[in-house]
Amino acid sequence: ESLSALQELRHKLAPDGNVVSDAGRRKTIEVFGEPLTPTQVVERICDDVRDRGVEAALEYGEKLDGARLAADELRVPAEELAAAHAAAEPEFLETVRRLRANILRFQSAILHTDVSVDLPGGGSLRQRYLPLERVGLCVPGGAAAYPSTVLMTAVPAQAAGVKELAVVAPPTKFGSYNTDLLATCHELGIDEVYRVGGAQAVAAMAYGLDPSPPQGEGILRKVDKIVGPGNLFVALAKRHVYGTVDIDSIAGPSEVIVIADQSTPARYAAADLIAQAEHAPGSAVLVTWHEPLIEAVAEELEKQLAELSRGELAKQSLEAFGALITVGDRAQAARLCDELATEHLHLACEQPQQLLDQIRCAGAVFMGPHSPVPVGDYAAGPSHVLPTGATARFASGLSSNDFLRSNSVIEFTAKDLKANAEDIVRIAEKESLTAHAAAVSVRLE
Ligand code: HSO
Ligand code: ZN
Repeated sequence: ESLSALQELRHKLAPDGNVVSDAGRRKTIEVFGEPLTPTQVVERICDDVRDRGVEAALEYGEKLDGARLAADELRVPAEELAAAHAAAEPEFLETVRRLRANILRFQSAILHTDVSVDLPGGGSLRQRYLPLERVGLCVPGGAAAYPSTVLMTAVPAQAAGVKELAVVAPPTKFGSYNTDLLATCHELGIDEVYRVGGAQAVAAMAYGLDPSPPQGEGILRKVDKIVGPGNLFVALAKRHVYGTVDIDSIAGPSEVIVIADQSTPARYAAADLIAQAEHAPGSAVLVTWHEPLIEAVAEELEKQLAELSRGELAKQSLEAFGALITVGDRAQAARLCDELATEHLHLACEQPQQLLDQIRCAGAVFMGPHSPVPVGDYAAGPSHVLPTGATARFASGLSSNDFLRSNSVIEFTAKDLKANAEDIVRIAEKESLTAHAAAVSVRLE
C-alpha cells in the first residue's frame, strides 16, 4: 500500500515511463552530429522524409539499420513473396491459416453495424460504418521475427473490409528479409511489403514516398492510418504524424501482471513470467496473497531460466523489470491492478470472474489456469496489439472497429422539420446566426 513501493512497481512495469511523454525527452542521442532528444531526432527524420522522399528514407535505412538499398529494392518483389510462400513449411502455412480463421471469426463478430433510429415524423437518423481505404502496418524486426504481428494487425483490418494494406518492416533478418514473415504476408493476400523501418517507415507511410512524377506512384503511396508496434522511434514518429494520418496507439515495452493464489502451480506462474520477460524488455510482476508462493516461484524461475534458449535475456529482463509481491487480500490485488492498468492481466487464481468484477483497467485479461498470455499473443482472436505503460486507463486494444469510420446520416421529413423548427430558430438567434434560422424558416413559409 505504500506510495513509494507503488511508484517502484510502476517503474518496473513501464521502465521508460510513458513512452512518449518521458522517454522521448530524456537522454540525448547523436544521430545528426549533435546531441538531440529522441523526439527531436524523430521530428528531423520525419520532416526530411516528407521533403526529400525516398532518398531520405534510404539514407536513414543505411545510417540506422545498416542496410543500403536502392530505390527499386525498397518494395519486396512479388516473386520474392511468392517464393517465400512456396518454400515455407506446409505445417507453418496451415498454422497461419488456422490462426487467421480464429482472428477473423472474433474480429468479424465484434464489428460495429449500421444503426438507424426512426423519427416521429417519418424521417430517420443513421450511423453508417465504412472501412478505411488504405492502412499501413508496422511490423518490428529487431530482436525476433513477428509473423504473428502481421496476423494481429492485418486480419482485423481485413475483417473491417480494408482493401489496401502496406506492411513495413526493417531491412533485417528478423524483419523484411524473414521468409516466414514474407510467407505470412503472401498467405494473407498482402502484396505490398517494404524494407523500411523506424521513424523513416512511419514518415514514408504518412506522407508517401515521391508521390509526384517522374518517380510516380510506384514507390509507396501514403496511407490513411498507421498501426502496429515498434521501438521508441516508431512510437514517437507515430505521434509526430498523427493528424496527417490516424494512428492506433503508442506502444511501449510489453508487460504482464499474474495474479496467483494457493491453487496456482508455481511452475505455471514462473513460466508465465518468463514468457513475458523473454520479450526483453518485458515487465513481469507476480501478485499474490498466498505468501509461500513467492519462494516457490523464485525457485521455479531459477530452474526454468537455466533451461531456456533465451534464458539469459529473460533473466536480465526479470532482474530489471520483474517483481514478486504479496498483498493482503484479493481486494487489494484488484486495486493494484487498476493502479497499474497493465497490458496483460492474467488472473491465474481461483474464481477469476469474482476478481475481474472488481477490476476496470487492463489491455487484455486472461482467465484461469488454461489461458496463458501466449494464447492471446497468437491464437485466440483479440489482437495482441494492446495498450501499455498504464495507457489501459484510457485506451483499448486494436480491433476491427479501429479500421472503420462512421458517417452520421440525417433525413428529416417536412413534419420532422416543423416539429424542430422553433428550437432551431431560438438557439440560432442566441448565437446571432440568423441565416441559420432563416434556412429553416424559409422552408416553413
Ligand atoms: N506479447 C506481445 C505480442 C507477441 N508475443 C508477439 C509474441 N509474439 C505484445 O502483446
Ligand atoms: Zn508475447
